[in-house]
Amino acid sequence: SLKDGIEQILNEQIKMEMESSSKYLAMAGWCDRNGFDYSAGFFYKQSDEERQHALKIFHYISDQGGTALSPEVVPVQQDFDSLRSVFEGALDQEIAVTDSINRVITACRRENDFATEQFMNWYVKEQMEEEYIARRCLDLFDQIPADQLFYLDKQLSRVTYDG
Ligand code: OFO
Repeated sequence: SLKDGIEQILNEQIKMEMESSSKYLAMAGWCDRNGFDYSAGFFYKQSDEERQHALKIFHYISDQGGTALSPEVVPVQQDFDSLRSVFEGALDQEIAVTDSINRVITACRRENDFATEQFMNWYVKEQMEEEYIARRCLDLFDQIPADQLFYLDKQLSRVTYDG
C-alpha cells in the first residue's frame, strides 16, 4: 500500500496533469478561433493525452488501495497574443510538469517506494519527448518566415519525436 506522503504527491501530480489538459484545451480553442486548424488539432490531442496521464496515476493509486482524488477545475489562460506565445506557454507547462515528476521521484526515493518510482519512469520518458517536441516547434518559428503563418501552422503539427 502507499505511504501517505506518496499518495498525496501522486494526487498533486494528477492535478498537474489535469491542469495541463485544461490549458491545452484552451490553447486548442484559441488556435481554432484564429484559423490555425493544425495547431488546434495538435492541442486537442495533447489535451486528451494529458487527461490519460492523469487517469493512469488515478488508477495506480486506486489499485494500490489508496484514495485517488478528482482535482478541482482551475482557471486557465484562454487568450493569447500570438501562435508563438501559445507554443511558448506549452513549453513552459511541459517544463513545469517535468519538475513536478522529478519531485515525485525524489519523494519515492526518500520513502524507498521503488514500485512507484518504477511506475513514474514512464512519465520521465514521456516528458523528455514532450519537451523535445515543444522546443522543436519553437525552433520552427525562427526557421519559417513570419508571413507564412499558415504554412507554419501545418508544419508544427508534423513535429514528432523519433528517439
Ligand atoms: Fe503529462 O505529459 Fe506532458 O505535461
